[in-house]
Amino acid sequence: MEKTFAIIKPDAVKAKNAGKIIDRIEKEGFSILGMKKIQLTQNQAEAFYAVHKERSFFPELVKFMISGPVIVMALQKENAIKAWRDLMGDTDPAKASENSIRNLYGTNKGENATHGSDAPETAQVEIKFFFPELA
Ligand code: 3AN
Repeated sequence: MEKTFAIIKPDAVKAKNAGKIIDRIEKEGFSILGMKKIQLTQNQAEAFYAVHKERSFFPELVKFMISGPVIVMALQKENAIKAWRDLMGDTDPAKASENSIRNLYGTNKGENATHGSDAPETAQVEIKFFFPELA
């Protein structure tokens, strides 16, 4: 069993799509090990996305991620990292496969409804960031 970390981003929480996304996560067989609704601080968002700090979209990304509450989750399933990224779809909702979460609920590359860890090392760091008790 593998663990991954997921965020339902401010756009999806604001649009009241969180319930549908959580329902989908459960229907796809993930176990939700931890879940909480929180308001990220500027410092937390900057630290969480530190790997992207040189990218041109970094300030915009941080501003968006603190624009409203998010729902953070630790998920578990066989091959959870790939399974969750497949379920989310491409970063760009316009390119995301039909019926993927970002295709259904995302707006653009920035406001794309969800986040998912991209590798086992990042999953561990990201889970620990929000759920130290689960890492
Ligand atoms: P993913 O979240 O699919 O792994 P990355 O690693 O390319 O995608 O991007 C990291 C974060 O930066 C994502 N949450 C995404 O929303 C945001 N992002 C990526 N490209 C852009 C962009 N061109 N403009 C605004 N935000 C972006």
